[in-house]
Amino acid sequence: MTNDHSGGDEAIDSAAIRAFTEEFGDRAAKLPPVAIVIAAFNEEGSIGPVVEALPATVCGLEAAAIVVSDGAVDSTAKEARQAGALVCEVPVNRGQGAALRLGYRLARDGGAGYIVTTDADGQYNPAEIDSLLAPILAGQADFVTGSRTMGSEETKDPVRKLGVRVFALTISVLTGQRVTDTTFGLRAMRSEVTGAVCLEQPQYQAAELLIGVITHGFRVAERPATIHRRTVGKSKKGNNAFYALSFSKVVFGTWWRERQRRADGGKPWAPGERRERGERGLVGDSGAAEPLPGRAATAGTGAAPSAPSLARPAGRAEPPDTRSAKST
Ligand SMILES: Nc1nc2c(ncn2[C@@H]2O[C@H](COP(=O)(O)OP(=O)(O)O)[C@@H](O)[C@H]2O)c(=O)[nH]1
Ligand SMILES: [Mg+2]
Repeated sequence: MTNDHSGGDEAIDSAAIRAFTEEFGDRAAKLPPVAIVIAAFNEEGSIGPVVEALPATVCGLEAAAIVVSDGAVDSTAKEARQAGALVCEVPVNRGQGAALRLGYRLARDGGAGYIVTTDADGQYNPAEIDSLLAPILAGQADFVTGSRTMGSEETKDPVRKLGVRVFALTISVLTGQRVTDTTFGLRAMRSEVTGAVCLEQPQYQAAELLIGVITHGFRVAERPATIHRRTVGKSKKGNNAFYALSFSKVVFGTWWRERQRRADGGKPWAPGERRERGERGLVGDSGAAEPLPGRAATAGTGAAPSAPSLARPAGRAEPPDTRSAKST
């Protein structure tokens, strides 16, 4: 499902952004305050109704949908356009993580102050978006994820249910931040959060984003939310065993990477620097036990002009990284 395009990622992203900008002009350049970003892979029959069901405003702020479709062999992109979304098409399939990373970048470039993510398969309830963005607008959080553990889920699959709990416990222990759901696709965040954390996972990005957000000191909150069963098509993530194995690799890989980064002073890393530093053996002993920086502070800088102003960081340990191509 996911191919390795790591070498050409930036070239692929740049070409897709150019085409997107040419197609949508001012609509892409001057986004409303909220961008609802959806990664879609062959979701014909589902993406149209999902986009149509999205709210025009979230917490009173105007919203626009950005759909990133990569390597589709069906009419996903056409259907999303007809439903009113801004659609970014990528000719090769890279995975949900790469698609979301590109969507985040389009949202930031267009000046959206807040990003909401949801899935193209109708598993999430758009009426719950308001409750996720509200704590951010109230200045209480920088990143809010829905939680099926606090809310509800339709699946009866015991393996998936157990997986959600095991991964929540694992990430809670590794990071010191209690979370109850680490893979919920309905989330809200301040846009700059997505430019600050390092996002390099092409497919299973949920854990990388969450761990990155926590270890950068952004304030994380959860709200009860619902996940329905998929009614059209099937999961693109493989069977439970493959999903669990791939997700575990991302959890421990990201935790280790962030531990190294923080042991090295907590500065954002430039592209390609990670391997270099790892090979030089700069890993210290301090990483895991280090208290999270800025937990009590409001993180981030530069909310989009269209967004209401929020509290600024007080003593945040590190500024958002806007220079890393990998973090876009
Ligand atoms: N653009 C893009 N989207 C993807 C890809 N893989 C999954 N998605 C989308 O990511 C969302 C979640 O994927 P899904 O297969 O439903 O995963 P699950 O809900 O965890 O089983 C859906 O909107 C998919 O269309 C991909 O390779 N490219
Ligand atoms: Mg799904």
